[in-house]
Order: sequence, then C-alpha cells, then structure tokens
Amino acid sequence: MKVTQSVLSELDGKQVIEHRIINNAGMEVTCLNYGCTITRILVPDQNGKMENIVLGFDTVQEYQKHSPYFGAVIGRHAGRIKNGVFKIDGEEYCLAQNNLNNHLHGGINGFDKIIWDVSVIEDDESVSLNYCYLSNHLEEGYPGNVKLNVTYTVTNNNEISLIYEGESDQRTILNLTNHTYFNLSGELKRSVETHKLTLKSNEFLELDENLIPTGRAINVDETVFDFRNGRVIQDGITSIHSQNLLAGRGYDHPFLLQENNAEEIILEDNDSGRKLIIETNQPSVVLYSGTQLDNEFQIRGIQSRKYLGLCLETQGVPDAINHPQFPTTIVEKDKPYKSVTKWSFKTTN
Ligand code: G6D
Repeated sequence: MKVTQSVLSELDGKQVIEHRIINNAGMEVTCLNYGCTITRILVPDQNGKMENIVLGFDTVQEYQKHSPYFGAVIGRHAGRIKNGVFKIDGEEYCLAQNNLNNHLHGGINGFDKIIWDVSVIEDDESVSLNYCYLSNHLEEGYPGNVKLNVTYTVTNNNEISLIYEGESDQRTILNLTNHTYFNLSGELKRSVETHKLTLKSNEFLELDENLIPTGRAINVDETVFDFRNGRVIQDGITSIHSQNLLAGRGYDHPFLLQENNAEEIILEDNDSGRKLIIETNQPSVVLYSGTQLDNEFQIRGIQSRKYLGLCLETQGVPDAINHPQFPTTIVEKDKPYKSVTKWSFKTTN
C-alpha cells in the first residue's frame, strides 16, 4: 500500500495536511487533518472503472465557505440538541445555538473545523491515519476535558474502518460520527434518487418541525421508511408522509438498528454496480438524503443540488440526553468512549 502526505495550506498557524492512501487494489482515499475530512474515495464500478464516490473539495477554503460537513468528523455531539440545553447531575449546560435555537453537530466550531494532529501507521495489509485532539472543558459549552482519537484505517480489501475514541475527566456527553455524502454513481454523474438502501431497522424517530426528535419511535411498517427489503431513495422524495415532507421531501431521520456488525446497512447503485456495506457498534444511523443541498456552489465543476449525495451517519441517538428512553450518550469520568464503524466497498457482479 502507498501513502503520501502533502501540506495543502496553513490555517490559524497550523498546517493543513493531506494524506492520500492507495491500496494494492487501486482504491484511493484522501483525507485532511482539517476536520478529519475524507475528501475523496475512489473505488471501481462493475467494469473496474475507478471513480470518486463522495462529495468533497480540493481546497480548505471551499470547505470553509461552502461545506455542509462534507466528509467531516462530527462532534462533540452529532445531531441536534433541543435549545442547546441539557443537564448532567443537576448541572445545566448551555451549548451554542447554531441551528435556529438548537445546537447542531457540535456547534459553531465543532470538530469538523478543528485542525487535528495526525500520524500515520502502516502495516502489510493496511494504512491508518490517527487524528488526535484535546477538547477543553466548556468548549462549545460541553463539560469535561476530553482526549479524542479518530482513526481511519484503509485495508487491501477495499474497507475503511472509522474508530472514534474519547476519555473525559468528568461526566459528559459524546457522540461522534462521519458526515460523508456518498454518491455511488461515480464522479457525481447522477443524483442518489435511484440508489437502493437496505436497513435492518424496524423503527425510525419522529422529528418535530425543527428536526428535533420528539421522543417517539415510529414502526416502519407500511411506510417508505421500511428499508428492510431494500428501497430506492426516490420513494421518500415523492412520498406525502408528513415526516418526508417535514425533512424537505426526503429523509433526515435517525433509524434504530436491530443488529450490529451484521451487514445492517447496504447502499447500492444499480447503474454502476457499486455497493457499500456499513457495519457499526452504534445504536442508530441517521439517513440524510441531501435535501438541504443548495445550488449555490460547484463541487469540482459539478453544480451542487438537492439529492446529489446522501449520508449514513452511524452514531448514538440525537438529543438522547433529553430523552431517557433512548440509549444514552453520557460518558462517565475516566471511562473510555469507543464508536466503531466499517465501510466495505464492493461491486454487485
Ligand atoms: C441539515 O438537517 C440536516 C442535517 O441532518 C445535516 O447534517 C445538515 O443539514 C448538513 O441541517
């Protein structure tokens, strides 16, 4: 396997470093230490043609100006937190309200905007990028000094594992994910409406008008949220279900996973023959169908637009701290937090 490193630019006196990994099968993954951002993933289609299958830019400036979290690590807490307020042990914490009057994706300067320290670990069958950062007590309003490690590992089997680890010196909340927008058509030649998703999930979480979970889990039966036997994204775009309309004609919902590490999430594009299998130790995945992508900018020459990419953000449940019935995202003092997800890229033939 090959890995190269280059300094793209400087930001706030720190180097923005790009790593490019090419495995023995020719798969290519490019990442920045700015937000642990994955900027390219090149994988073969059914004819062996290597093409990029994620939304990303070539310069940090474009990420700063346009990116709705393209490829970035999200934290301290992915998703929305109602009114940006939560309590731990009776103590109230107020987070940045950066999405209407709610908190979204770690706040104004979330982990997606941090320059992380980075190191490379190589062995015969894989290359890993280890990003680390110390998030100080009350950064963006969150309690605890938290040591964070984010490790992306590329293997010769066309897999990427994403491991998020954290340890805090006091009780806090943590919920990291990666916000890559996938488009398996290759080089964004088509939108994702005809992508087929299969999800081992019987329930999705109802959202209110501000996209905050209401606390109610809805059974997917007889709805376009039932992906158990595979369904094209288009179904949620043309649906008149109130939750699809609320999400801007599509999906922006957490799904509760019935199984972990059991091919529980599969995304396929029939025309290219590309297939992505996602496995995780996390209790939920947020399916975001790119409904809020606007056409105000270009992505490597392609005009951005609705449904140009979709996200499958494996994570804890958004706003879980305000809904005790959901799996908790509280992390105990000096107890390690570890979230593991694996992306496996295949072709259907
Ligand atoms: C919108 O509601 C969506 C989020 O889920 C997404 O992460 C963000 O755009 C990029 O706010």
